[in-house]
Amino acid sequence: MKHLAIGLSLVVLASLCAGPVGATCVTIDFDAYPGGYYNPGETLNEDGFTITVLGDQVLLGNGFGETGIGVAQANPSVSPLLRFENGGLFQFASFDLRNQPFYGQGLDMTVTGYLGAAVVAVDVFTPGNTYATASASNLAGQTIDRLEISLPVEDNFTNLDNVVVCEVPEPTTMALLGAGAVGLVVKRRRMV
Ligand SMILES: [Ca+2]
Ligand SMILES: [Ca+2]
Repeated sequence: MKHLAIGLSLVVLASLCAGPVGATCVTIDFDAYPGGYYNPGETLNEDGFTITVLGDQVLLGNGFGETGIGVAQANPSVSPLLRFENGGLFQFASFDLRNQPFYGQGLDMTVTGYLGAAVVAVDVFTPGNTYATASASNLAGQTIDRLEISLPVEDNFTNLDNVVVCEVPEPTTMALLGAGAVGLVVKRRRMV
């Protein structure tokens, strides 16, 4: 029974470590970059993440009294997309978004998480007129290797900032350790 208790403790510990508990989160705030227009294919690097601009131009507002990224609307029929990758696994926690009140209605921003090119979950947010933090819903606690935030078409200035992403502390390794502990207990009980 002692071995079983130890084994179960290890499993519980492993499952705790595999979740967002204890994970390191970073806030991608775009503040290190000069303001201006960024074209599709251009990348930013912050906190171990590569952020790639896709679809249409975006406007980074630093120096214009705005510290987030917005739709630049170079091509009003194409939706700009920001892709976040860190070469490993992570989770999307939250971001700040708004639609400046003098530019029409707030249109939706779509946040999509991928793992191995397959869609894991999608969250859709409608910005208000002032910056507010929106937290992951369908994507909450989901492990992904790519995050894409699609800004609305024909809606400058809709802005986003402070994308919070959390690194996952090697869930596969921890799960294997947990399975190993169970195997060890079963083996030892059979030997008794
Ligand atoms: Ca940062
Ligand atoms: Ca910022």
